[in-house]
Amino acid sequence: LRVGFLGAPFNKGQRRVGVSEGPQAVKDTGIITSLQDLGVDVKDYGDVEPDNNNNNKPTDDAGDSLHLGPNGERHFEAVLTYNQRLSSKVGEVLKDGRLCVTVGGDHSIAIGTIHGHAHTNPEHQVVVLWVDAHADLNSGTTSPSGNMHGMPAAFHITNLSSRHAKLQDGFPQPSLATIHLAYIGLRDVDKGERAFLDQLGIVNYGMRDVDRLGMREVVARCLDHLSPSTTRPLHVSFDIDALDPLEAPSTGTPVRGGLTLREGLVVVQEAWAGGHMGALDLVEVNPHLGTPTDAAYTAHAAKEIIMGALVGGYSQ
Ligand code: DIR
Ligand code: MN
Ligand code: MN
Ligand code: MN
Repeated sequence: LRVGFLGAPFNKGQRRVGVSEGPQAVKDTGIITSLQDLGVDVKDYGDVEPDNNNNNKPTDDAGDSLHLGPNGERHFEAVLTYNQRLSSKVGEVLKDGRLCVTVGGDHSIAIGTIHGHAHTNPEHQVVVLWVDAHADLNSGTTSPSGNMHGMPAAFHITNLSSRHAKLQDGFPQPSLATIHLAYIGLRDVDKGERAFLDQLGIVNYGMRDVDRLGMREVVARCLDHLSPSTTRPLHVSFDIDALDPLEAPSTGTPVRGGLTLREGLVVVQEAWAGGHMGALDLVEVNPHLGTPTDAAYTAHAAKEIIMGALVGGYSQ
């Protein structure tokens, strides 16, 4: 197994300071060494740094520094500019023949990671498994917050992309039909997002479905629907807030009643067992939230999820 590690210390998709330190917190768990000890060929590509003029300072509520997008999206240009660069970097890792692991940063970075994955091999249809408490399917007009970490999925869906007006240089090009996306873990979905999910018929398993069916069945159904294969590489976009806050307290928008770490591991281990994962995102670890113990505990959960996705866990 050949893996490339990318850090995406970007925070302008939301308002809380500290999520840009997620990549370092996850690296501090020793994950790269742990993978190498298991015989994985890991190359660390370092961080894709935000630009100087879009510096990664705390987001500022004073109007003009927000550079609102056409529908009130906060830091619209900074988010898209960063993601355009991130997309190229993901493409570089994949062209090196490595599974690309991107550690965020907030979830707006999935604009770039999925774009990079989908457009590196355009003759192959990438399929996406989105594991999250949230659907991240807002557009500027449906978003209650203007925060772009609540929007990345919508940018990739061909039927929804017209709702994102004035994309710069045509970036990002959407790459997914509604059948190429499936959700697990939803429990905090906005009204407009629910309308999109229902109208477009996007497969989504919320916590009640997990309760009723059990996680093995939920993942099996999602993978069956997406049917990842050699010609349909799988992209897993894992928001750490899919896990219950008891398992992953240091994250910006925790929602109670979430997945246990074991359930999260079932998702990634089954995805791993399928053998067609091309890229993985692990986002929204914010080591500034909670106590230092909380931060380390959350980073450790992130490590477990990444290990589960890459090698099926530590001990087999
Ligand atoms: C909410 C929260 N749906 C929004 N989204 C979050 O602002 O769009 N996504 N937290 O991760
Ligand atoms: Mn700090
Ligand atoms: Mn998310
Ligand atoms: Mn979330």
